Amino acid sequence: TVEAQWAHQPDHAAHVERVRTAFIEKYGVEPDGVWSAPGRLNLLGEYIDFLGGSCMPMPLPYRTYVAGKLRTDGVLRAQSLQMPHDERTVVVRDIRPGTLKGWFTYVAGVAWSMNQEESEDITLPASFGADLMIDSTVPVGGGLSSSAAIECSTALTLLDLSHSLRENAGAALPSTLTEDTHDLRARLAQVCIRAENKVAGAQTGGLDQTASLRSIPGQALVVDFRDFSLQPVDVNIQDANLSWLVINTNTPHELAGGEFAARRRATECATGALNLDYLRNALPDDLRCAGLSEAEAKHWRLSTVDERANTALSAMEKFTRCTEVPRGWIRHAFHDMCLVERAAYVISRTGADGIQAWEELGRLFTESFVSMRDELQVSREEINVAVDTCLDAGALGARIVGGGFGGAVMALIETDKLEDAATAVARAYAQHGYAAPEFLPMSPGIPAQKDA
Ligand code: GAF
Repeated sequence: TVEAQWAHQPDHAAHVERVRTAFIEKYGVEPDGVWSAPGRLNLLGEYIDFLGGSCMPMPLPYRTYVAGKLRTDGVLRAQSLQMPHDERTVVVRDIRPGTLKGWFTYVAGVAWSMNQEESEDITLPASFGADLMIDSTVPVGGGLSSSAAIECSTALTLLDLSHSLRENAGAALPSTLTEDTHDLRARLAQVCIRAENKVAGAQTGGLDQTASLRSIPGQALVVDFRDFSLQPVDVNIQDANLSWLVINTNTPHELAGGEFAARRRATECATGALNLDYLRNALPDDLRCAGLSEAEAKHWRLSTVDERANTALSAMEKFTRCTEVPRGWIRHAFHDMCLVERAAYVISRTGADGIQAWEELGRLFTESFVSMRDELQVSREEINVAVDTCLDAGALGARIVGGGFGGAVMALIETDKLEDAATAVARAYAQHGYAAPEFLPMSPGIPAQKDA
């Protein structure tokens, strides 16, 4: 009989040591340090970060580790333990969008992007170079933000190493860089977003980089992408005997392909047709439905989505720049915007309302999944089977995480039912003849940091 395959619980200290040792084996010297950054589990709010919607990411215990050493000849070398035969070397000043391929675009792209900054504090000195060894525990193409984990760990590494270059040269560090502030991390997130958009060629929004650099240990954030402001949310599921079931369906997605960009383009076109800064501004300011029952809130949400989507679609029909007018994509955007803000409110009620609030949260997750499957159309059979099996196994809710077309599924489930649900998914996959899924143990993650 088929059993669920659980990944190892990640051991942070062991991974720091592993990447350090690999660096020494490769380069023959101690690195100057080790840095790391997490992937993220986005609890809710997909394909709306680039529209000024709010999303709810939480840092994962799965991270990308970078051991690095300064060079002063302008050369950047990197190797990844996941791609041992693909060592890369580039002259930092020669990095340009469109000239590199594969995983290294996430590394070199960050160096390039730092040098696009206007203020000098983040740009790299002319002689700056580095040797890097990279190791990642974030499933690649799994919707858990493996790309941002590389970008953000690289950004911290390059920034810190460039500080030592400035200090070695006797230059005082600008005051903006002497402290690891929220402001600095917000700027680094923008650097990483530009790297991904321009050099890696994926038209993603800012969700992943914000989560990786700016999360609060062990907590979720509500990020308002109109101004990138953050609200921490304590999602205390263990006190309610609940757990996250996170499944890597082993059906990797590829966001540099056209499907993601097409959805972004079309929904941004709605923003233009409505003459707004952000599509989020087409909805009322307050989407929480505070004080309304679950049924009342849902009724309000669905009628608001209908009404605003109709307005947006008629504006788009008249707006010559909108070549596609995909009804479901617009509806999904409004729908998920409403769901996130209701979810944040429902979580704030869990102390008072107990299990009923958690149950509503679960149903909000599933409602979002249905919208991703039927309106946004980013699901696939393997994902549907995983979600349906989790729900049949008693999950309060289940959904795709991240950009879709494959990747990860998460469910909120009673801790007592976790193992059985995982087994049920593993068996359903075997019955369908799908590749075996992997189950990822969850524990609280922490944001990007210097480890050693
Ligand atoms: C990917 C992107 F990188 C994010 O910006 C976000 O749009 C997400 O897909 C979908 O919510 O992770």
